[in-house]
Amino acid sequence: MSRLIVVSNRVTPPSASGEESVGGLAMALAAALREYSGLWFGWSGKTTPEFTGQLAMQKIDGVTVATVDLEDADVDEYYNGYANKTLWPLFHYRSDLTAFDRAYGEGYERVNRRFAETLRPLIEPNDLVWIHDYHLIPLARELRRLGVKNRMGFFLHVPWPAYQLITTLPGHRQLVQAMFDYDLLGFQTAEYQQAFEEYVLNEADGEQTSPGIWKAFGRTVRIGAYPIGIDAADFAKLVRSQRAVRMNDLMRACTVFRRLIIGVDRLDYSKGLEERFLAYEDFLGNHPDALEGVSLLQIATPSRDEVTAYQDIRARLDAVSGRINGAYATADWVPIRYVNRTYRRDELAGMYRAADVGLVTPLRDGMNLVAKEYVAAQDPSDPGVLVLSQFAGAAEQLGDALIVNPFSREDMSDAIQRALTMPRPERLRRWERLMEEVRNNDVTAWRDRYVQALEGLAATPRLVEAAAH
Ligand code: ADQ
Repeated sequence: MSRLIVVSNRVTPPSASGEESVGGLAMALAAALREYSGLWFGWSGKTTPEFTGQLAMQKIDGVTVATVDLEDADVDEYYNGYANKTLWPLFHYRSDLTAFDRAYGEGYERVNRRFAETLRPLIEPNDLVWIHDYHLIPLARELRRLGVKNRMGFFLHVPWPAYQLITTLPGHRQLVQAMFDYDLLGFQTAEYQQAFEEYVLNEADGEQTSPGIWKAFGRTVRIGAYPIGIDAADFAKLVRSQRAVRMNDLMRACTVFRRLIIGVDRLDYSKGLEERFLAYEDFLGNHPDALEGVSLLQIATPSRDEVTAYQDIRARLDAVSGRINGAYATADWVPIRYVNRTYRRDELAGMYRAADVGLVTPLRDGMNLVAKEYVAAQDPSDPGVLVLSQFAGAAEQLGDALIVNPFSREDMSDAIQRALTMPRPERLRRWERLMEEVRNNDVTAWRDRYVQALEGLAATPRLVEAAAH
């Protein structure tokens, strides 16, 4: 078995004490790395006055972790700049928020080059290299420039936008060309895969030479959809933990005689939080009988708060939630409890379980793991109802949820009403099918499908060619 090297912008290995706060993705990658006696490489999250390329190596729970510090200018131009002010909004269909700034593009290229130079000495001839997400698209190109011939795969966690949109990005061709330095490209859904292929056909004069194999820019790459999942077995354990049970009891105690709707998101404009609040406001306006009988708990962890667009959305959410509470609250009821903090995973599991409705309505989302966590946390004998945006990647797999258009307040208000009044047999029927999907396509299945596909690529024409030189 080859050794696996995982590369991501930030490295979040499980802490030695096994704290519950680590996400499912980090746990799965750590497990993959243990199995393949691998290495995880990325930014430490720290800055240094001048880039040194000095590696910090640690062994955590059987996984070797290698991190490097970046300069302040790198963080500004690469991370806050090109990654979070250019690619993130563009890939989430927010060209109105997309910053086109050459300095950002240069910072992005520079950091990818620095990552490649720092990682290069750690790569051995048989290693598989698995690179994650939009921060690191050109990394394979930089590694190839340094002579790396290993099998390299890329997985995009966020959507790949329609080709009319990606062509608004100066340098889009160069970005896509860099993707052809990989051997395997993985997308979350068939839709994003098709959007990418459409670009290759229309803009790069590429062609599909056999199913899943594409040729463009004089190179060949395998392309596939690998929908990510959660660690469903671990989540089932978490739900039964003492902390989860206590949180469930606490939530039920503070919503006695009331139904609970829950939303859990990173505070990000792509998550559709403002639209969700406005739809809930419409729902309250249209259903006077529901007043004092329902409560929306919205957990939104602040993120990327150095970026202005994130400060703006935060201020708007404060204002909208305040207005709704001001208009409707009574002495013993607030319609929205809006909480800006992070919770442990076991506590979240307890909250999900206590909620009659899970409201997951992003305007655009690569997958959305909260939808899957909500399903996994439900009581099998009395499950809640998932309301899910048609624009979350998860909707391709979770068609038994109530699928809504997050841009339509009326649609969402109707779905909330339908979810709150859904008879138990229908809830059971829908949940059983959702749960089967979440269980069968969990994070381990995702990891194994991807790594096996990459490992099986030894004989692609491009590698045969490389080996011949
Ligand atoms: P995210 O945009 O971060 O991920 P998501 O898939 O929903 O979105 O994952 C968020 C994770 O953070 C979940 O595991 C959730 O439980 C956790 N979380 C959110 N709020 C929290 C809080 N207040 N306290 C504690 N934990 C919290 C990106 C893409 C997604 C894609 C994932 C994985 O944008 O589309 O699903 O990567 O590929």
